[in-house]
Amino acid sequence: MAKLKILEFPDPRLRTKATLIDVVDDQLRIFIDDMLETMYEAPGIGLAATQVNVHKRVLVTDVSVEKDEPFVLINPLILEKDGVTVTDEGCLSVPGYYEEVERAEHIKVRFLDRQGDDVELEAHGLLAVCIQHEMDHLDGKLFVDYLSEAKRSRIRTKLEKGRRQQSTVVA
Ligand code: GNR
Ligand code: NI
Repeated sequence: MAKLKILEFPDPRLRTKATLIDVVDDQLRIFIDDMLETMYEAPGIGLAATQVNVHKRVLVTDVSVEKDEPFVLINPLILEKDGVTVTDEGCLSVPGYYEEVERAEHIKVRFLDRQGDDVELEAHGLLAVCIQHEMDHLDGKLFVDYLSEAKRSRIRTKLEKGRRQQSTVVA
Protein backbone atom coordinates (compact mmCIF):
# COMPACT_ATOMS: atom_id res chain seq x y z
CA MET A 1 0.00 0.00 0.00
CA ALA A 2 1.10 3.56 -0.54
CA LYS A 3 0.11 6.89 0.88
CA LEU A 4 -0.69 9.34 -1.92
CA LYS A 5 -0.03 13.09 -2.05
CA ILE A 6 -3.15 15.23 -1.71
CA LEU A 7 -3.52 18.31 -3.93
CA GLU A 8 -4.42 21.55 -2.13
CA PHE A 9 -6.59 24.54 -3.05
CA PRO A 10 -6.11 26.53 -5.26
CA ASP A 11 -4.27 23.89 -7.34
CA PRO A 12 -5.93 24.06 -10.78
CA ARG A 13 -5.77 20.24 -11.10
CA LEU A 14 -8.55 20.09 -8.48
CA ARG A 15 -10.79 21.67 -11.16
CA THR A 16 -10.47 18.69 -13.55
CA LYS A 17 -13.67 16.82 -14.38
CA ALA A 18 -13.07 13.09 -13.83
CA THR A 19 -14.01 10.56 -16.51
CA LEU A 20 -15.97 7.32 -16.15
CA ILE A 21 -14.15 4.12 -15.23
CA ASP A 22 -14.69 1.42 -17.84
CA VAL A 23 -13.11 -1.65 -16.19
CA VAL A 24 -13.02 -2.60 -12.54
CA ASP A 25 -9.83 -4.65 -12.34
CA ASP A 26 -6.98 -5.44 -9.93
CA GLN A 27 -5.07 -2.34 -10.97
CA LEU A 28 -8.03 -0.19 -9.93
CA ARG A 29 -8.42 -2.15 -6.67
CA ILE A 30 -4.75 -1.48 -5.81
CA PHE A 31 -5.35 2.24 -6.38
CA ILE A 32 -8.52 2.09 -4.22
CA ASP A 33 -6.52 0.51 -1.37
CA ASP A 34 -3.98 3.34 -1.66
CA MET A 35 -6.85 5.85 -1.49
CA LEU A 36 -8.25 4.17 1.65
CA GLU A 37 -4.81 4.20 3.29
CA THR A 38 -4.38 7.88 2.37
CA MET A 39 -7.84 8.75 3.76
CA TYR A 40 -7.33 6.87 7.06
CA GLU A 41 -3.84 8.31 7.57
CA ALA A 42 -4.84 11.91 6.81
CA PRO A 43 -7.20 11.37 8.71
CA GLY A 44 -10.37 12.10 6.78
CA ILE A 45 -13.87 10.66 6.34
CA GLY A 46 -13.68 10.65 2.53
CA LEU A 47 -11.36 11.00 -0.44
CA ALA A 48 -12.00 11.48 -4.15
CA ALA A 49 -9.50 10.35 -6.82
CA THR A 50 -9.32 13.96 -8.06
CA GLN A 51 -7.62 14.93 -4.79
CA VAL A 52 -4.71 12.58 -5.53
CA ASN A 53 -4.48 13.77 -9.14
CA VAL A 54 -6.21 10.77 -10.72
CA HIS A 55 -9.08 12.01 -12.82
CA LYS A 56 -11.28 8.92 -12.75
CA ARG A 57 -14.73 8.64 -11.12
CA VAL A 58 -13.95 6.81 -7.89
CA LEU A 59 -14.31 7.87 -4.26
CA VAL A 60 -13.91 6.28 -0.85
CA THR A 61 -15.55 7.16 2.45
CA ASP A 62 -15.78 5.90 6.02
CA VAL A 63 -17.88 7.94 8.44
CA SER A 64 -17.88 5.28 11.20
CA VAL A 65 -16.40 5.99 14.62
CA GLU A 66 -14.36 2.78 14.61
CA LYS A 67 -13.08 3.45 11.07
CA ASP A 68 -14.12 -0.02 9.98
CA GLU A 69 -16.93 0.70 7.50
CA PRO A 70 -15.27 1.72 4.22
CA PHE A 71 -17.44 2.43 1.17
CA VAL A 72 -16.00 2.45 -2.34
CA LEU A 73 -18.09 4.14 -5.03
CA ILE A 74 -17.15 3.81 -8.69
CA ASN A 75 -19.02 5.91 -11.30
CA PRO A 76 -21.49 7.19 -8.67
CA LEU A 77 -24.80 8.64 -9.82
CA ILE A 78 -27.36 10.38 -7.61
CA LEU A 79 -30.85 9.00 -8.31
CA GLU A 80 -32.79 10.91 -5.63
CA LYS A 81 -32.19 13.79 -3.24
CA ASP A 82 -34.40 14.88 -0.34
CA GLY A 83 -34.36 17.43 2.43
CA VAL A 84 -31.72 19.89 3.48
CA THR A 85 -28.98 19.66 6.08
CA VAL A 86 -26.25 22.08 7.08
CA THR A 87 -22.84 20.68 8.06
CA ASP A 88 -19.62 22.29 9.19
CA GLU A 89 -17.51 20.91 6.32
CA GLY A 90 -13.80 20.52 6.02
CA CYS A 91 -11.65 19.21 3.18
CA LEU A 92 -8.22 17.59 3.05
CA SER A 93 -7.56 19.83 0.02
CA VAL A 94 -8.42 22.96 2.07
CA PRO A 95 -6.60 22.07 5.30
CA GLY A 96 -7.57 23.86 8.50
CA TYR A 97 -10.78 25.54 7.31
CA TYR A 98 -14.34 24.60 8.28
CA GLU A 99 -17.47 26.31 7.01
CA GLU A 100 -21.19 25.55 6.94
CA VAL A 101 -22.48 24.04 3.70
CA GLU A 102 -26.06 23.14 2.78
CA ARG A 103 -26.67 19.78 1.08
CA ALA A 104 -29.42 17.20 0.61
CA GLU A 105 -30.09 15.30 3.84
CA HIS A 106 -30.99 12.05 2.10
CA ILE A 107 -29.74 10.63 -1.18
CA LYS A 108 -30.19 7.48 -3.19
CA VAL A 109 -26.99 6.75 -5.10
CA ARG A 110 -26.14 4.13 -7.70
CA PHE A 111 -22.53 2.98 -8.33
CA LEU A 112 -20.24 0.03 -8.96
CA ASP A 113 -18.56 -1.50 -5.92
CA ARG A 114 -14.95 -2.77 -5.86
CA GLN A 115 -16.08 -6.06 -7.42
CA GLY A 116 -17.69 -4.17 -10.29
CA ASP A 117 -21.20 -5.03 -9.10
CA ASP A 118 -24.03 -2.55 -9.57
CA VAL A 119 -25.25 -1.24 -6.19
CA GLU A 120 -27.95 1.14 -4.97
CA LEU A 121 -27.52 2.76 -1.57
CA GLU A 122 -29.76 5.04 0.50
CA ALA A 123 -27.67 7.38 2.61
CA HIS A 124 -28.59 9.89 5.31
CA GLY A 125 -26.73 12.31 7.53
CA LEU A 126 -22.94 12.50 7.40
CA LEU A 127 -22.58 9.64 4.88
CA ALA A 128 -24.93 11.43 2.47
CA VAL A 129 -23.08 14.73 3.00
CA CYS A 130 -19.70 13.08 2.46
CA ILE A 131 -20.77 11.31 -0.75
CA GLN A 132 -22.05 14.64 -2.14
CA HIS A 133 -18.79 16.40 -1.12
CA GLU A 134 -16.72 13.67 -2.86
CA MET A 135 -18.92 13.67 -5.97
CA ASP A 136 -18.35 17.43 -6.21
CA HIS A 137 -14.58 16.75 -6.27
CA LEU A 138 -15.08 14.42 -9.26
CA ASP A 139 -16.69 17.37 -11.08
CA GLY A 140 -13.90 19.77 -10.10
CA LYS A 141 -15.91 21.46 -7.38
CA LEU A 142 -14.80 22.30 -3.82
CA PHE A 143 -16.84 23.18 -0.71
CA VAL A 144 -15.32 26.68 -0.76
CA ASP A 145 -17.23 27.27 -4.03
CA TYR A 146 -20.43 27.47 -1.90
CA LEU A 147 -18.97 30.33 0.19
CA SER A 148 -18.88 34.02 -0.68
CA GLU A 149 -16.09 35.20 -3.00
CA ALA A 150 -14.70 37.19 -0.05
CA LYS A 151 -14.45 34.12 2.22
CA ARG A 152 -13.02 31.96 -0.56
CA SER A 153 -10.28 34.43 -1.45
CA ARG A 154 -9.41 34.96 2.22
CA ILE A 155 -8.95 31.19 2.62
CA ARG A 156 -6.91 31.08 -0.59
CA THR A 157 -4.60 33.88 0.52
CA LYS A 158 -4.06 32.36 3.97
CA LEU A 159 -3.31 28.90 2.56
CA GLU A 160 -0.82 30.35 0.06
CA LYS A 161 0.86 32.43 2.77
CA GLY A 162 1.09 29.41 5.07
CA ARG A 163 2.66 27.28 2.36
CA ARG A 164 5.16 30.00 1.45
CA GLN A 165 6.30 30.18 5.08
CA GLN A 166 6.45 26.40 5.32
CA SER A 167 8.80 26.19 2.35
CA THR A 168 11.23 28.82 3.72
CA VAL A 169 11.53 27.65 7.34
CA VAL A 170 14.66 25.57 6.84
CA ALA A 171 15.75 27.09 3.53
O1 GNR B 1 -12.43 14.59 6.26
C1 GNR B 1 -13.39 15.23 5.78
N1 GNR B 1 -14.37 15.68 6.61
C2 GNR B 1 -15.58 16.19 6.15
C3 GNR B 1 -16.40 16.80 7.09
C4 GNR B 1 -17.62 17.32 6.72
C5 GNR B 1 -18.02 17.21 5.41
C6 GNR B 1 -17.21 16.61 4.46
C7 GNR B 1 -16.00 16.10 4.84
S1 GNR B 1 -15.00 15.31 3.65
C8 GNR B 1 -13.41 15.52 4.34
C9 GNR B 1 -12.38 14.73 3.55
C10 GNR B 1 -12.28 15.30 2.16
O2 GNR B 1 -11.75 16.35 1.89
N2 GNR B 1 -12.86 14.62 1.21
O3 GNR B 1 -12.86 15.12 -0.04
NI1 NI C 1 -12.74 17.24 0.13
